[in-house]
Amino acid sequence: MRETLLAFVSQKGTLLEPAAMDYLLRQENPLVRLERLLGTFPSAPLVVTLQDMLDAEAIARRAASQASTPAPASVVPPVAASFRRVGERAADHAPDVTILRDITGQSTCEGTIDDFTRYFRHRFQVLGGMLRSRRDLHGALDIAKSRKSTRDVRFVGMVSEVRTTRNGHRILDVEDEADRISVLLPADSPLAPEVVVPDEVLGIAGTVNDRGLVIAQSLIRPDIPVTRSFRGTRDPVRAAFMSDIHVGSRTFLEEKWAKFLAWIQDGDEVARSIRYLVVSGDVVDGIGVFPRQDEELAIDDIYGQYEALAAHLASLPDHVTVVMIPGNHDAVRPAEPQPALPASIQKLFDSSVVFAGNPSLVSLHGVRILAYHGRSMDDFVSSVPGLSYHRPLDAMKLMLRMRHLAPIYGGKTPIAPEAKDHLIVEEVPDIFVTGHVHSVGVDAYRGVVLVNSSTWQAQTPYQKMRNIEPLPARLPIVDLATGQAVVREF
Ligand code: D5M
Ligand code: FE
Ligand code: ZN
Repeated sequence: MRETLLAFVSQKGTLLEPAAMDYLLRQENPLVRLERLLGTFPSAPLVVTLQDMLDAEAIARRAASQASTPAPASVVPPVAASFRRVGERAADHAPDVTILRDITGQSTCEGTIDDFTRYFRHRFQVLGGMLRSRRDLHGALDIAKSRKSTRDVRFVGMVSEVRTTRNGHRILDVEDEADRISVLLPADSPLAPEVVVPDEVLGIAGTVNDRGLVIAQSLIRPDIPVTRSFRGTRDPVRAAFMSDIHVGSRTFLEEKWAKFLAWIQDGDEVARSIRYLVVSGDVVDGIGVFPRQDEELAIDDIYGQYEALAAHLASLPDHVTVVMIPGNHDAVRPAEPQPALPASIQKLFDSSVVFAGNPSLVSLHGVRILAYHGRSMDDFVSSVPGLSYHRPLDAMKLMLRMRHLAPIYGGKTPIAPEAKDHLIVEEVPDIFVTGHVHSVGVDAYRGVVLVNSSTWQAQTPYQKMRNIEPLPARLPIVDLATGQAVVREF
């Protein structure tokens, strides 16, 4: 039965706490109970706990005893049982926000050739250092020495080009600071389906043939440790996530926004438990972001757009602290890393809004959140077969495996050659959030909670032309104590 239950939860994309498993195994019809419990979650939680089980049974018992009085038709959609922590309010906790990493005020680059050389050297050194500290790359040689080796070689390099031969083999041109070499990923090898993108830094193990070509046996990614668990706060606070509000656009979803506001102002206990709102860019539609944008604007003044947003956010309850980063539609330089919105715009908002750059690493009650708008997903989608705008969480997992938010240089994501590569994922966050693709999803990768936050904009003419179907007005909410997540739809 244990195996059956494990197979069932893993197929649902969730995990079962050992105590919950032991409890279930002592009950009659464990599978039926588990299935019924999972049905009460709007989306699969990261982990099903014993508490979830006990709470759900208590709720079911209460519902059964009230069965004679039918519930009103407009009851709130079901939330995860353990999300119902009655009596705990966000208002009881002071804000605890620290910006740990952010480019704001530290930009030094001018975009010269020297800047680019320095930028890529920093990327190579930091990611190369991470790779070399891994056991499977111990004793890695540099490329010049690897070339002369007659035995198995291991080295670290940055991919300068990925080509596919007529026979379906892939050849990577890989370089380090002194040399470059070609690496063959044979079409009939287990490496054939492996994703490789230009400008990523990876480790290669293989053999050198007599023509100086490396036949790869394995690719090694910096990745994040396998053995992490969610490191939550003891404070029972929650964070909600949104992005791509696009205030000022004709397609901004005013009614859905009003529904969200009504809920957070006067909603259920989940609404009252939300202490933070993390807003990951494209907060307004901007001006001149794409050709003929003026035809799609309801507010054609950039300050007017931010003033309208500030008015919307001013209606949030006082206990909600907003953390806001910019995106590609916002009024800061488009090149990443982007600094926080300028003082002339910040002053339009009240003091409950904290501004940070894109990307930023922000601590909320000690829980580290990496927030990135997600422009690079455009480049992932166009370079990686199988990825699409509907699968942002897959692109986010690649970013964590590559330890880089925007590895592909020279695509749609403009990158400023700062002295340091701020797009490297140097510290492993507890929560990683992106927006941009106007989709929504929550997942986990090696103990990191992944959130792709939704939009408050309906399908635009451009998206219609490109067949991009948005999933607007969904609000992912993460419990900062447990890492559990739900998505609330408006
Ligand atoms: O991007 C919203 C969505 O539309 C996101 O999925 C990317 C897609 N999009 C928007 N503009 C482009 C271009 N020029 N090329 C490819 N894909 C695009 P947003 O940042 O809100 O405009
Ligand atoms: Fe957007
Ligand atoms: Zn965007």
